[in-house]
Amino acid sequence: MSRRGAFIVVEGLDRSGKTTQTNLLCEHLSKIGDRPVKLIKFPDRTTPIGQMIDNYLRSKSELDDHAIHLLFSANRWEMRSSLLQLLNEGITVICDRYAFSGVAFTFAKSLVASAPESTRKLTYEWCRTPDAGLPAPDLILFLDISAEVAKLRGGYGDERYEKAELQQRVREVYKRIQDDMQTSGVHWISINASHEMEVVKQEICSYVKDLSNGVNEPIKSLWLT
Ligand code: Z5A
Ligand code: MG
Repeated sequence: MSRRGAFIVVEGLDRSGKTTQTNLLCEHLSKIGDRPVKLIKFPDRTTPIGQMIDNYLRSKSELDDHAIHLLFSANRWEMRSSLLQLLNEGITVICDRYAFSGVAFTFAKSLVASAPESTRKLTYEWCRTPDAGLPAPDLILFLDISAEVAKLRGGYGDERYEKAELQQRVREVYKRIQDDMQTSGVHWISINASHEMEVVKQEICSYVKDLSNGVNEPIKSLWLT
């Protein structure tokens, strides 16, 4: 296996089916590809940093919005060397949420009228900076879903970000990230995730065929141009 593994990120709105589809994609790529496939997820709640994030999301602790943003990013940086190792060993890596979730959620908070003044001053650039230099994905699959369809998939849970106004802002910020990524030539595909699971799966599978047997190019760095 001389080709490195592909790095595929699945991003998307709340209840768009990221976890469902990353599992299905993992199974699919294991069948059609010539190499092992590994599924990872952010936040990774198993590490000490991940446990701080988990406590925050479940409202068991309070943190400044800047601090939690940096913890989400640190949670990716602590995984960086093992992620690179997997890719360099030729393993395909599927990732459920990545740095784009970081920017979408933190910048969305700054757009909420009731946010503290220091949070309202957060800029989009500031939100991107901590993740600049992480391994860049070869493909980002963005699962798009309307607020109405998301609602049909069950009410909001108990976690801190599961509130209608914030989720609306998150949608807007993801649109901005998508425009930026597409302008900079990154392979970002938006998928209508409102369809049935199998239909969404088929569409996703149609985009990954070329990556199933690895990639011949070096791993790029995120947001460092
Ligand atoms: N966050 C952040 O702020 N900064 C960061 O840097 C990162 C994350 C990485 C926790 O994330 C929070 O962390 C999240 C963003 C923030 N806050 N919010 N909101 P998480 O990834 O742990 O969140 P989650 O609990 O996994 O929720 P989710 O990702 O939004 O859900 P999902 O994975 O997209 O959906 P799902 O679990 O696959 O499916 C949801 C339900 O819909 C389930 O009952 C499925 O059976 C059903 N489903 C799935 N697909 C379909 C279709 N096609 N039709 C019908 N029903 C379906
Ligand atoms: Mg999920």
